[in-house]
Amino acid sequence: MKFKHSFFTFFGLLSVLSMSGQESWIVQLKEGQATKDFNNWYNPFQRSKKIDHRVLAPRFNIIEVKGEISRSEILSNPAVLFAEKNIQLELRASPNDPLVSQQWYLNNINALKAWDLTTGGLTFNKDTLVLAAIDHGFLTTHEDLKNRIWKNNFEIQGNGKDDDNNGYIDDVNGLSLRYKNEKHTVDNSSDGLSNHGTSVAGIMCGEGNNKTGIAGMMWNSKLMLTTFSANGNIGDLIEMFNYILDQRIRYNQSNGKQGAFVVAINYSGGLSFAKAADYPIWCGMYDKMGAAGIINCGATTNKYVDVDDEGDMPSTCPSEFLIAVTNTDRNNSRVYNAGFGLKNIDLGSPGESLLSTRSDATNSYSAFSGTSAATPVVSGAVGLMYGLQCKEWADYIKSNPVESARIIKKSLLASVDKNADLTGKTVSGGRLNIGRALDTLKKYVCGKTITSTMQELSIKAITPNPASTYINIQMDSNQSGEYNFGLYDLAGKSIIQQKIFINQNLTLPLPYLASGTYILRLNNQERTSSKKIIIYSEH
Ligand SMILES: [Ca+2]
Ligand SMILES: [Ca+2]
Ligand SMILES: [Ca+2]
Repeated sequence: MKFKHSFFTFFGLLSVLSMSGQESWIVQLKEGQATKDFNNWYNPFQRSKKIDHRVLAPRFNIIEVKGEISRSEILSNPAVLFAEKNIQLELRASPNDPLVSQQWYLNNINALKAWDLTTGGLTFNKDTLVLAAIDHGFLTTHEDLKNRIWKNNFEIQGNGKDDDNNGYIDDVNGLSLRYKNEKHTVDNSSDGLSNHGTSVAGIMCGEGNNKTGIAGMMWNSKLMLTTFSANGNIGDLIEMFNYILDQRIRYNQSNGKQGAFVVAINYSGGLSFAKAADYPIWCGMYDKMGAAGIINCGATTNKYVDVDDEGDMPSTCPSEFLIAVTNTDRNNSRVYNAGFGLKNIDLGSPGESLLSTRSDATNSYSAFSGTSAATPVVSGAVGLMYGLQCKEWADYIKSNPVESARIIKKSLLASVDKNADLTGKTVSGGRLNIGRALDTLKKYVCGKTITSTMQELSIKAITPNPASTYINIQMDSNQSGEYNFGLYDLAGKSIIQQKIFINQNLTLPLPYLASGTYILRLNNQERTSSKKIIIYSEH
């Protein structure tokens, strides 16, 4: 039977048609209707736009209809039983790793929801996401890690040369201050930390969906390893930061032809009772890494300490590109022996008895605890956020690395599950919820033009300009507050970094600087401003 439209229907259709764009519909015809007749229904109207169809399930009269046609048009055909919109399915990723059921924390942080949106690996633009771990005791041959370890493709192993000219000979496997870059390994040293790196690595990047062991936060990303020397010190840490940052800068400057797209660094170590004011260089590294697009996640102390009062490094560093993490248990309460601080500790994350990869037997797994376990969960979460699958975001994280890092940190902290135990004791007042964080981020960045989260700070005057031994900064009283003050040369090199409080105006002494043009930057969580100033040296 061929269907004939009435004129009424025809004109009704035209008005709908003029509004609709390309659509795709799943259509089931009534019993006895021949799917091959589909084109005949519409041809009498001599549409200017083509309507395609394909038969999906001939046994059940189910076809797909594609083109400028609305659902009501299709349903107006008496041969049609049902019509429903044909839309792209979500990735409903549930990993097949046998030990996932024992990874209790995945439910608390809503990881399965997050994995519907991304499981790490590549960005929408096919940049390989790389996380970095600064630690030691890495068993790189573990079955759930071995495919996930980053290799420096621009270095030739064993030729005794620094092929990529980064200052390190034969650093194919990343940086190993302990083993002259030949390897990362576990040993029987007396420091008792030989398992530490392997467990951190598994939580971040344990291979997911490989029918083996556990699932890390990032299923398919690469993990750059940097191994401490025995008794590693702050100098070692800064050298490792520099190594990782150099790889990212190479990536940025070569548009991905060299280096590595490192987006997050995990460091689960530090110094208890240490004040940020005593470590301006260490703290300054986080801003330098943030400027290239790297977020650092740092563990706070495994002690009952208000770090705002008593200090802790690096968790009290003022950088907006550092996320300081404390440790929560199965009930989302802060673990008693874990640092806190309303000003400095950003959020809680599960860290008690997390099943992860281990070093002490072949391909083994066991529980790992402490802020050292909580922090790599957050590092992995940050990696997933960089991997959110939409074109706008994948473009933005490369064109606006600084603002991308800000958007991620803000989305992450705004999405926590707040609870009484963390309120007043952390900046966000809650525990990581990566499923919600990715949702929040998606609403902000996908399918639209991405706007900066920062407002312009209006500086009224900087005097004198040219300046020599001091400068005075004046601003509106309603913008008074604490700011990060930075002075940079025109190549972007940081000269001064300090926290200042400006109440309408502030005079700052300047160190001796070569004559020339410099960039003065002021920012806090909400506002930012950059101005050129001229330094005239009288020396
Ligand atoms: Ca090298
Ligand atoms: Ca070499
Ligand atoms: Ca696995």
